[in-house]
Amino acid sequence: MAKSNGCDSCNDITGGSTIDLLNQDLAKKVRTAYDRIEDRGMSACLFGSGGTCCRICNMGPCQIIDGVEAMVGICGATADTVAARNFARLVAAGTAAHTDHAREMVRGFIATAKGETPHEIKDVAKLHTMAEVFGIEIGDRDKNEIALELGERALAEFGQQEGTVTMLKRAPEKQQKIWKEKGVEPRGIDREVVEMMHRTHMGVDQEYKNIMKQAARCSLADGWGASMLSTELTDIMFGTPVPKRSIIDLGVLRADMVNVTVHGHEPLLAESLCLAAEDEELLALAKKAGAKGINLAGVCCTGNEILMRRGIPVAGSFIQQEMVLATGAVEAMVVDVQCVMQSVAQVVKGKHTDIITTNYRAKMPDAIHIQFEEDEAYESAKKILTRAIGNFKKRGDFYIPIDKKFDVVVGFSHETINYMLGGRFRQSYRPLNDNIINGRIRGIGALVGCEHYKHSDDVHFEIAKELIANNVLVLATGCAAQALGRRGMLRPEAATEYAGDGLREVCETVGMPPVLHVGSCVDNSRLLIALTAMVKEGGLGDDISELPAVGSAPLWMSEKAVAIGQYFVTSGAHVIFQDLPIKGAKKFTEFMLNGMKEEYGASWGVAETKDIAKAMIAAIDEKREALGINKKQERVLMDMAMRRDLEAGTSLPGMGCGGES
Ligand code: MSK
Repeated sequence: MAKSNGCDSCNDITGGSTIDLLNQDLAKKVRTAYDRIEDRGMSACLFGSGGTCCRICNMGPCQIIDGVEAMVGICGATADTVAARNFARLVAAGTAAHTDHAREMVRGFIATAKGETPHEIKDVAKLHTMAEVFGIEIGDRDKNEIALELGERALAEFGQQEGTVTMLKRAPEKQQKIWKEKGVEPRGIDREVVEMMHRTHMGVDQEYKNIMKQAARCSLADGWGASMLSTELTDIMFGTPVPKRSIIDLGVLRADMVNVTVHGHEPLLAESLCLAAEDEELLALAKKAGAKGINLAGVCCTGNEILMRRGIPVAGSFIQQEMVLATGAVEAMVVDVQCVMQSVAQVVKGKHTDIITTNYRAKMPDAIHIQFEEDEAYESAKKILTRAIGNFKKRGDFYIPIDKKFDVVVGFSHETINYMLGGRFRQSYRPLNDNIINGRIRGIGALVGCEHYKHSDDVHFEIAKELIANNVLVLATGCAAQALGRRGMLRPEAATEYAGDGLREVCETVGMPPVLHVGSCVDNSRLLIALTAMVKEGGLGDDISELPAVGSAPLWMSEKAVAIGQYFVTSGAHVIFQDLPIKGAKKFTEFMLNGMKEEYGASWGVAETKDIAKAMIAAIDEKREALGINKKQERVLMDMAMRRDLEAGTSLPGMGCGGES
């Protein structure tokens, strides 16, 4: 492992467990992304990072310089057109990723309703809620019959050509009206991705505002279509998350057990692995091989899925995927789709570890492939685990930073937030809204998205620390949530340690962390529902754009993060990134950072990572002022009646003070 070892500057780019591991001899032989960044030794192309490199046809590539007549594209495309096309293609690719993920989950849901998988319909209440949204009769019908009809209706939304996707109607009415007026209601899910790709083909849409209109529609097909379908149907099938304690970071790997990590995004296989990991036959096999059992651990968002629903520990986030393998203690890393680096197969060269690809859409040189079939889910899972057990005896030198595992409380679905703050018998967002109005909670800050090798592991922590110190309740998803977990922010105690007086009081009363882990990156749709519930509860305006709520994906890496940002902006929530590939195009940049606000009530923002928290707080304060709730209210400590209100039914399941909701 090249230059990274033991060097102090690594503290800037990696977390404690990674530093610890990198200092071990066995990790020094491994080349990681940190080495590749250093070895590449070149800075990013200004045209690419400014959004003005056009590779759409074969006359170029054309590098455009805004305002220089000789430096438009060979076809005449301007910087604004090129940057808008490139940006819109990021939205389309991100939406496509969520869409294909969602389609697989819906197919798995249908197979489950037909009794063809080892799973079952777990959350019947949510099944009924979704049936109502889709206008499906409930009556005294069997849950599987309702689920089958729901699954088939959901599947049809992908190929739908006319009308609008069903779940748009869950949004605040004012928001729906804006979308209708602007003509950006998605007609079907796949259609919007296809049209986006067509319109950004050479010689089609040449007007940046019109390109972004389709990008808005495409992103809504993601947020209120694909992603929301995936989250809701996955919840129905595997259970809606409720608060659970678990642990996170490299130290969750076990020296005495067969370690199998699951990496990617689609939890169908991972759920089957969870079942198979308790199979008596496999446990006996593991014991025969000298292991105490099978230790399943997550990586990235497949990790988030089983962490949220089952409390399965997470070994590492996106930025740690190579490190998980560099321990030498993993018998198999099972991958599905998205965010899996090709380097993982190289990291395990010469080790006993198998990288097992499981999806025909995502194969990798030097990995082995075991195709996962949902109608043979359990058998596929057993096959994978059997292979991993076979590897256990071949394990050579390994190093697990055993003291690097951190307590977390996870599982904050929007239903949990509703129940937790509103009480068991009258679930509502009223207490949350009231606490925002009275100023105990200043607003909501969403920290979502990826991690980035060029930035410090501390970025999410520093932003969250500043937000909660200023009484902003943080909702986190994806790898950002895991990074915050590694810094102790997902514990109730973090409220006492870091939060401002008002937020601390609320968190301590309820017993919740000041940073709530809401799910995987596809689960950002939960935030849309939570924001909508706040609007519907009343007192904070008529649509999402009036709420004192703001989002950021400070270390975005994937195209999915851009699609997510775009659907939040189109839904009225201001979103701040640390950079956007638009700055090479002046008018387009102005439109993105300001003009979009006139259309949807929100826009994109850009700030350096050190300034993101301040920018988020300023955006929240602007909304508070517009709502007239910015005046400093006399601080009223919670009296007993207020505490009783919050405490009624707020015992958090899995936290030693209550039962399942
Ligand atoms: S895995 S998309 S690095 S959040 Fe969802 Fe993490 Fe970003 Fe992939």
